[in-house]
Amino acid sequence: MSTVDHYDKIPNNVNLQRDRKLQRALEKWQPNFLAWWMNMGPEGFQLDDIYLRTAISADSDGWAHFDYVRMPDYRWGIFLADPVEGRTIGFGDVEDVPAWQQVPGEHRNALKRLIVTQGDTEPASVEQQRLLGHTCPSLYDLRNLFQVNVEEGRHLWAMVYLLHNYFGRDGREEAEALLFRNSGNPDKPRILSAFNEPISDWLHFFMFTYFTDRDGKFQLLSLAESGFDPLARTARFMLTEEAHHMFVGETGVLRVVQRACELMKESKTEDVRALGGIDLPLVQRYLNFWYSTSLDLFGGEISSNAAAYFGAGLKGRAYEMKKYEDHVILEDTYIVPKPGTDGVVDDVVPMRNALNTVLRDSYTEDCQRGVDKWNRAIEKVGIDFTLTLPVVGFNRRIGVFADLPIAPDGQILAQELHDAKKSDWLPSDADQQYVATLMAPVMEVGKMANWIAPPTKGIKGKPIDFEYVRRYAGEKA
Ligand code: BYC
Ligand code: FE
Ligand code: FE
Repeated sequence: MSTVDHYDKIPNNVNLQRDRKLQRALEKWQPNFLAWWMNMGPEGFQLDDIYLRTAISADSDGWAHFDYVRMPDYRWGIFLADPVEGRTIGFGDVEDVPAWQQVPGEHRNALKRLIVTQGDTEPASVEQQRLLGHTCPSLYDLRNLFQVNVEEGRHLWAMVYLLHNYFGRDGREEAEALLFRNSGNPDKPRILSAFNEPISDWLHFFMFTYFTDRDGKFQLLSLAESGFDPLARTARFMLTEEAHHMFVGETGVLRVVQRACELMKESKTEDVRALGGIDLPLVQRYLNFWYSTSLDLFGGEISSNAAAYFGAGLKGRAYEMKKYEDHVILEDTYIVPKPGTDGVVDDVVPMRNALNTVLRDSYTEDCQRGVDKWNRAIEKVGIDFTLTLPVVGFNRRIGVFADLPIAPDGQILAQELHDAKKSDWLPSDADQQYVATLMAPVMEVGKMANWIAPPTKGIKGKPIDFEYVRRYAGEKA
């Protein structure tokens, strides 16, 4: 069992009190982080008491503590999953070599790049979501938004710890840069495209936490296999927090869908908008956008970077040790779809070069599970509508399908026809303007906006009408 350090400025289970130099470096970064949080984090609500869970250890049971806390007082800390005694690297050209406790010189740049890319997404998502509090559908949802936000802040801390502790001066500079780049900023954007897209309403938020946080899950699963043990251990603990983010997305979309169905039943028409709900075709367009945008996060289908990361033991497949027998994969091939002259064709690629596609395919399978649940809810009330994941070639910017005129059902169209159909497939300005009209804040205890069904249960055994956010009653500071 790991021991939690009571050195109080930065909660941690990495013996920070024994390393004065690292402590000082992190304490120097901390005020910059807080300044970033106040400027670029959730706008408003910083004086409110939010019912949040805080990580207090990395034990599989009892790692979290729930209580009211003001966000700026949240105890962001550094928690790594417990070390596995005698752990060896499980894959690539370094199979069975003892896992590295320090960064091997030859992999320094590649590892730094992976950690910086991962680290960049965490604050980016907080920036994308910073205005949503003002339009929350309930205090329950408001609390969930802030839970996600503070934990993404903690994930940033996790990567900053690795940069500070293992990458010297360059690492400290990269840690500063993680607070310098900003989502959507044309001069200093976030690294990956999905993290520069606006999340301007709650349906975007639920789709993002369902589809984009799930990319996080799969990237973290593959980093959890890394031969660089501190990265593997931090990724393992981050995954425990990630589950809630995807839960927020899955149940959020489900509740929107349920409410749409209720309104259709009530009015005996399909005109959900007349009753202030969000219609299912609009939900499908938001889904199309966030699924396709998140697929880009897996990189190119065929990637020598991915092959090199695997060979070097830096990044494995999801569930590398549990799911696969051959961890060297020099003989295997993988089928990668690519555009041909008459439609999509299969390409047979050496497995190591196809690892981005392998990971992406496990992601798609995982995405489908939630879509099936949403469809069961629709079917249960006897409504004839099915939500579907578009084909992998739809609306892509990265990889073999980038910028091709492919319809959600896989047809390759003439460019003009494709462009004319865009508003059938992706959220249009009119869609987003309509959703914006619904985004009026509901902040009375137990009340729910009209466009979304209530959740089936509250947080940590509390009722749905629990006061998840206690609004600050005093003068605004
Ligand atoms: N946008 O070999 P390729 C999360 C670049 S989400 C822009 O195909 P590779 C979270 C690439 O850099 C998880 N550029 O790709 C979720 C390369 O550039 P160079 C985040 C892109 O390297 C919600 C070139 O294209 N974690 O945690 O195999 C809320 C060819 O690249 C993109 C990670 O991503 C793109 N989408 O794979 C909060 C894990 N894709 O070398 C948090 C760490 C590719 O030609 N990152 N490029 O200059 C990685 O493992 C890899 O960097 C990627 C890319 C999988 C992202
Ligand atoms: Fe995260
Ligand atoms: Fe997340």
